[in-house]
Amino acid sequence: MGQRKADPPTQAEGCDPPRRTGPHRRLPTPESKRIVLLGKTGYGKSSLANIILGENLFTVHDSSVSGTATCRSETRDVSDRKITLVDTPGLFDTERSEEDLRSEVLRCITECAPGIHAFLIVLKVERFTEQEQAVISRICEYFSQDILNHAVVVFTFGNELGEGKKSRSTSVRIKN
Ligand SMILES: Nc1nc2c(ncn2[C@@H]2O[C@H](COP(=O)(O)OP(=O)(O)O)[C@@H](O)[C@H]2O)c(=O)[nH]1
Ligand SMILES: [Mg+2]
Repeated sequence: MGQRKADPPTQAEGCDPPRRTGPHRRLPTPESKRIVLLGKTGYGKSSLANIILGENLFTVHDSSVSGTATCRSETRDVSDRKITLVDTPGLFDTERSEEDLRSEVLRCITECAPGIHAFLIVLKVERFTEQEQAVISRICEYFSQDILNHAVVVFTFGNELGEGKKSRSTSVRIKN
């Protein structure tokens, strides 16, 4: 936006004042599209974030261990548009209390100030079981059901589908 460092955008212009809580913290720029990834541990959120931003920015964990512990955002130019992605801890992480997990996941709102444009709900393809339904219910519980109007479901692990299943279209009904 051509702002000088000593002359940050004002609140009236719809921009937040500069904030920095750590030495490597990159803040989303006001004009970037800010997107939050949500899903269970091991479903491929961090991998997807790296693919979208085109760099290995988020740590990918082996699915058998607990993955991303805190919300983390990164901003990059993707096809001439600034994209901020916020990676979040996996829902239903058994290694922390429900309250702790909830408040950490909800910290994505702060990471996305002044607002979130969209959510990517990451699900493993192949089966939509009670577990997947529970993920959707938990997301609606943490935020509100309205987020489903601003969410895209991304199915991962498509490469592990059997040959016969790859071209079959599946309809999934998401309800809270
Ligand atoms: N086969 C396959 N493995 C994947 C895919 N996405 C992620 N993984 C693997 O699943 C594991 C967990 O991935 P990660 O991105 O850390 O999941 P997160 O816990 O949701 O962030 C890693 O070993 C990844 O390499 C995918 O689409 N296909
Ligand atoms: Mg992760």
